[in-house]
Amino acid sequence: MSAPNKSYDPVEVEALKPEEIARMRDEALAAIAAAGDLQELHEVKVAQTGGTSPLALANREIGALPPQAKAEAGKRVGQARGQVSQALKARQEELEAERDARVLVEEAVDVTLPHDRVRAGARHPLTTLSERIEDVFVAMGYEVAEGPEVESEWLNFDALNIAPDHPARTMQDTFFVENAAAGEDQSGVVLRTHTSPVQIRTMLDREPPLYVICPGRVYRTDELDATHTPVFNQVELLAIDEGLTMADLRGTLDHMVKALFGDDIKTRLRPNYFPFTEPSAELDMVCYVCRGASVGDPQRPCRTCSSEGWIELGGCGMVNPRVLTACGVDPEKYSGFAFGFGIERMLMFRHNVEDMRDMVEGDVRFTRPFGMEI
Ligand code: FA5
Repeated sequence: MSAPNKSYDPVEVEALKPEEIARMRDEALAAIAAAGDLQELHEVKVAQTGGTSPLALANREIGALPPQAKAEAGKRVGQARGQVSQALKARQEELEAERDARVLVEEAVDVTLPHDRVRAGARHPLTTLSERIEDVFVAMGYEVAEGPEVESEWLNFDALNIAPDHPARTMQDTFFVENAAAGEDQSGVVLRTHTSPVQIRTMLDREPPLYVICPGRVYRTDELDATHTPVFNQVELLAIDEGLTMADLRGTLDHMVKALFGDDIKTRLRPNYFPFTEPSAELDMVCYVCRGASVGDPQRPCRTCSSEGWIELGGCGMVNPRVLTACGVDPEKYSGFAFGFGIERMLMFRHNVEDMRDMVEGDVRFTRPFGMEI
């Protein structure tokens, strides 16, 4: 800073001369106008308005002036700095607008371009069908229950009133993981052959009333062919409450079939035998493709029901009182019904899948046409 300028002569302070201030201002304005982008403008701002910029240094010189000269010099420098900061602001806005316009053009997406992305995968139709069935029952107030696939022989057979000499227990049907220890009262371990042990687990764990639906994978020593697979999926339902009858079972299954196949589909129960239900039945539904019209009419054969008019859905019945007793449920107070069926078989006739092997091979060309039902 110069020495105090006692005898007033503003011209003596070189940096405060009007033409010098005008030169600094014009230089700053020219640099601002020349800034080509926001980064350059930032650099110009630091150079022209920062603490060591020419105008800031000139401003400091004002302190060296005698009092009567300070106002005039201060006004001159202040005006110049004001013009510079206005020009900076205007150029900033201009450059921002230019950048926004450029980004809009550069980042525009042409939605009409053909895409070459990898196709999204698809959910397996067994999963979507199983979830659809669950939804029907959840809407009726049922809960979804699950159980382990490696199961004790007692839960898979004994508790379900399947005696040790029942054919289902032989090596032909069951994958044994661990045999029962000879002479000891200890259950063996199997891969569950049906979802029915989840019924037992539910009854052992909780007090009635119970309304559960149990979907899950099951295992049998069947050969893989067009209508069998050693690993398949079942859905089982169980209701235990006071006063439940066969009429409740009938109404529930009728509702399920109508919800899945249409309101005009009739059902029927055919007598059958299962050790864990008494009485037991097989649930059939009218063929939803030919509505029975193919029966006895060779001109109109139906592939879905093999021209029989009815499709077999699965086994059902009133829970055997022996099963209730084994699970600690009082058969004098409570009754219940159960129903179980295979999802693969349902998928076959619902979608005309001719070979069950297509369902297990994992080829997305099979899965894709079913779409992405969520
Ligand atoms: C049972 O498994 C009983 N637990 C069902 C039940 C539950 C009856 C509650 C009464 C009360 P079943 O062995 O019939 O029943 O098998 C049920 C369904 O599994 C069959 O209708 C069939 O659709 C399917 N299934 C059986 N074996 C195979 C297999 N190897 N591959 C594909 N699906 C199969």
